[in-house]
Amino acid sequence: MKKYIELSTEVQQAKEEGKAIVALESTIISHGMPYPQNVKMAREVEQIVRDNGAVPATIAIIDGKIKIGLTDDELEVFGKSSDVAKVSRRDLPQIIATKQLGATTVATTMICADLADIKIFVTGGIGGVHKGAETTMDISADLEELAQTDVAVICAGAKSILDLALTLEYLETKGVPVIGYETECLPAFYTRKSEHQLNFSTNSINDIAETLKTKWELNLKGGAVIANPIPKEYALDEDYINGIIDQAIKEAKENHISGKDSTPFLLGKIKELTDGKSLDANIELVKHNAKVGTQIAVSFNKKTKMSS
Ligand code: PSU
Ligand code: MN
Repeated sequence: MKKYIELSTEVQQAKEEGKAIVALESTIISHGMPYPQNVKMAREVEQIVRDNGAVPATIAIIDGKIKIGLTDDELEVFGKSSDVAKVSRRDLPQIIATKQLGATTVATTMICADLADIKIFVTGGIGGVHKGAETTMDISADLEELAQTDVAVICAGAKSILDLALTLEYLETKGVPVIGYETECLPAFYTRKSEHQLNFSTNSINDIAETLKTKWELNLKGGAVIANPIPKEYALDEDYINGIIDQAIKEAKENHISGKDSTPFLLGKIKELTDGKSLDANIELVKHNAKVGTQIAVSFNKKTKMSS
């Protein structure tokens, strides 16, 4: 298995020194945002991780290898290239075997982070149960991955392109903890609030790290979602963004968009309909997640070192 994995020098060194490492996904770069904002965002997020005391590991598939940590040049190529495959669990062996350029989704970033023994992963939003899933069966592989792979995902909740109630039901069935950080309800990505109450909320980074450690020491397989709301000053008006999301979903239907194209289409459409306001919000919430996620990673790393 090792032959498929390649750590960057920075990540390799962090491992040797026992430093905290934070995994970052690449689909958000290739399919979630346009160039050049995507590369700028990725670099800034990596720097936020460093500034808060951990080492960033952006994960992608390049030339038959799972890269754990990208160089600046790799990041640039990746953000610019128009033929990057969106790689979910289903696609991973094929993209590696045929040496294609691949971007890892939340699900695949979890798989790859786990292979490299990185437990904390920061992104923008997770995939979930799509609206209308009762007929389309469109349920993101991210949820199934959270059910089985021991990596915690720090995100700003999930977009209301998804059915948030069904997404929470699914996570409950699969035994995935959803922890609200400084929020009592599931944040809805562009907005700080939704009508969906969480059963575990905390203002304590330490409690989150301790909960993760306890979960995995008990051999309770699977990940966890840490939901961190977008900072107030960047949140969009709820009625405004929900109107736009409904419009985007309508256009997706009219254009018969389905499967893995669905989420990227909706993200692009929402950006277009908001004149880029959704992109600004998206970038700011990822940066905030990077800060909080790194604090969790540093705390978790200390705890696991103490007990080993
Ligand atoms: N949500 C976002 N931005 C994203 C994604 C989700 O706000 O870029 C990406 C993530 O990589 C996530 C994937 O894992 O979309 C989910 O795709 P699907 O719904 O096809 O599983
Ligand atoms: Mn899907």
